[in-house]
Amino acid sequence: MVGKRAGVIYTVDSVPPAGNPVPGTVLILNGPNLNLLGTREPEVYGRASLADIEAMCRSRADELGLKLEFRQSNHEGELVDWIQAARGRVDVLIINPAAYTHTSVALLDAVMAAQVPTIEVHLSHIAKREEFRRHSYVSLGARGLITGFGAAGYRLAVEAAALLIQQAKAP
Ligand code: CA2
Repeated sequence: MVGKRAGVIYTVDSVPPAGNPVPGTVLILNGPNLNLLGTREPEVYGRASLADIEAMCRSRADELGLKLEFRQSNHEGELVDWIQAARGRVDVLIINPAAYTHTSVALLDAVMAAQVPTIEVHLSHIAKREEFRRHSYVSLGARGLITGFGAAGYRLAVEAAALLIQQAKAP
């Protein structure tokens, strides 16, 4: 609670959500070449490997009472299949579509069809990079975007997922 005036209570969303954790399932999908994290381009993408990021997300999800699935694929169709299968099964989708961010209407269509609140994550600040990285098709279907915070952005996305689940399931 941040304020009370004339019987109205003003609240602010807190991350992590205050109170008892609300159970939910979060799916994190990673697009092409993210399996190479930690091996090259540390100045752009940091030193953490994808396994390090997965461990960090699992630890945060455990604290927040969330079930977490974490996957990576270099294949657009496999990502589409996973997004389709998330419908009605997963509470929040977190996706770093990697290079498909900037090219894939198929991923956008899958996200829109799945009707699962989707958080798009990027390690780098895509709006400050080359022109071709500044546009994201997936953003059109995303509930929100976290970009430029490196590996920590994934942890922020798990916290944002907890907030969305709490908002969706709170009485
Ligand atoms: O900043 C991000 O998270 C990106 O989604 C990463 C993609 C890039 O195409 C997007 O524009 C922004 C690249 C992922 C590939 O990562 C590599 C890691 C190490 C070595 C080579 C590529």
